Amino acid sequence: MGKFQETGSRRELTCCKLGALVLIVSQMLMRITSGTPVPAPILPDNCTSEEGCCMPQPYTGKPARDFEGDLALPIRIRRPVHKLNESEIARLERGYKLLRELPDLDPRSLSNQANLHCLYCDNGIYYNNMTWPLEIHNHWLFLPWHRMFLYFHERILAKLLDDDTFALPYWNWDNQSSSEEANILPRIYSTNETSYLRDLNRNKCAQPPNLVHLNSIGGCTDKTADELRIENTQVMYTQIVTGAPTPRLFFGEPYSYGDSGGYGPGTFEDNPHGTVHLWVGDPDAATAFNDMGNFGRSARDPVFYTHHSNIDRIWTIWKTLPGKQRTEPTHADFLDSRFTYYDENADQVIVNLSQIINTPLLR
Ligand SMILES: *[C@@H]1O[C@H](CO)[C@@H](O)[C@H](O)[C@H]1NC(C)=O
Ligand SMILES: *[C@@H]1O[C@H](CO)[C@@H](O)[C@H](O)[C@H]1NC(C)=O
Ligand SMILES: *[C@@H]1O[C@H](CO)[C@@H](O)[C@H](O)[C@H]1NC(C)=O
Ligand SMILES: *[C@@H]1O[C@H](CO)[C@@H](O)[C@H](O)[C@H]1NC(C)=O
Ligand SMILES: *[C@@H]1O[C@H](CO)[C@@H](O)[C@H](O)[C@H]1NC(C)=O
Ligand SMILES: *[C@@H]1O[C@H](CO)[C@@H](O)[C@H](O)[C@H]1NC(C)=O
Ligand SMILES: [Cu+2]
Repeated sequence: MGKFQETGSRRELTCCKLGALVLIVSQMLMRITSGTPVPAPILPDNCTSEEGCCMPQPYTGKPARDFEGDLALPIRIRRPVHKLNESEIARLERGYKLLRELPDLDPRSLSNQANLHCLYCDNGIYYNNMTWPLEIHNHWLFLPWHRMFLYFHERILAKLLDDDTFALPYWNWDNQSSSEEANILPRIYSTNETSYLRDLNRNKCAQPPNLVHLNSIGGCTDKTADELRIENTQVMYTQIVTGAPTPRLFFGEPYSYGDSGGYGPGTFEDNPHGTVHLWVGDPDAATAFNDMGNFGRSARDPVFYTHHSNIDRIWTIWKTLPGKQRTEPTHADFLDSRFTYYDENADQVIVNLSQIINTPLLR
């Protein structure tokens, strides 16, 4: 349960004919119940997490409000993490220090943000009388749900820093150039022992200067740096360019209210998204692949947010690639899905998916 690893085993399944057939037949049987967009959960009332991921009792006590966006906010520009200058690094450190100092009862704390991610994916929300829990991985809601999760993470840090220009950096693991260190675990997140960006549950083979392995199944590899650069480039090309010319291939299979988990992730969610999670997680942890390789805990590691910042960036780049179909899905079950988050004031806010793909609104 709760492992990014699962997408890897599904990939193995679909590579043989029998597996593909089983998958197609089971999809035909399971999709009968679909047809309604996902409604916004009421937190914590609708929370049924058995792992302790439920949010603290309503913190401000205010009812959830609808998200409107704030066009007065400055446009935030996310920069590559390996190119941040001294003052940007200091600001990032201070932000995570303040975040880690928030009390456990505050829904904005780093552990409660991880809990929010956990309950959206680890059987945490069974709506009344539903057979299956809400799930935001392994289908087309994956990219938009995580973009908005990052939006509030960034806004919470901005509020703590009292600096609305604050932008998350992105971990540029897709760049295999040997002239700079883009494709290693970001040094500022890993090498400074007193840093607030560190996490102790990481793969010992994922430390700098080892290169990221975008085809990782977790743990270590015998491949040389040159082999990894070539393989990583191939992964990017097949997953983002040749393998994902349509919304369905890139975003993943449809998912509607009440569906049983995901019917299949997009190429991008599977790999490199899932493989980078697995590569960073510690294979020797008591629960293997903690923290980054475990759905319930991954967002406790600050590197989660710089990883997903790159996911967000590549989604935008994908839309600019040649081909007429590189757009978001247009089905109402996609556009009208609604999610509940906590904003920078710890108030609950409900966001329509159609707002999440409106990047000017998000500034
Ligand atoms: C660091 O980068 C910021 C832009 O993000 C810039 O405003 C600032 O002047 C830079 N500081 C230094 C010391 O280079
Ligand atoms: C969510 O919780 C609210 C408040 O307790 C309840 O009225 C509602 O029926 C629940 N909704 C679903 C879909 O489970
Ligand atoms: C759940 O099912 C029971 C029994 O069928 C029904 O009485 C109840 O109204 C249902 N609750 C909701 C929120 O749909
Ligand atoms: C990678 O970084 C190099 C060096 O800065 C740059 O020239 C190149 O355009 C980048 N490539 C990609 C794919 O971003
Ligand atoms: C390590 O992190 C601490 C805490 O944020 C910071 O004060 C210090 O400057 C960092 N040291 C280096 C060498 O970056
Ligand atoms: C969000 O969705 C709700 C329910 O479908 C709708 O009433 C509302 O107008 C939508 N808001 C925006 C800003 O699209
Ligand atoms: Cu996730």
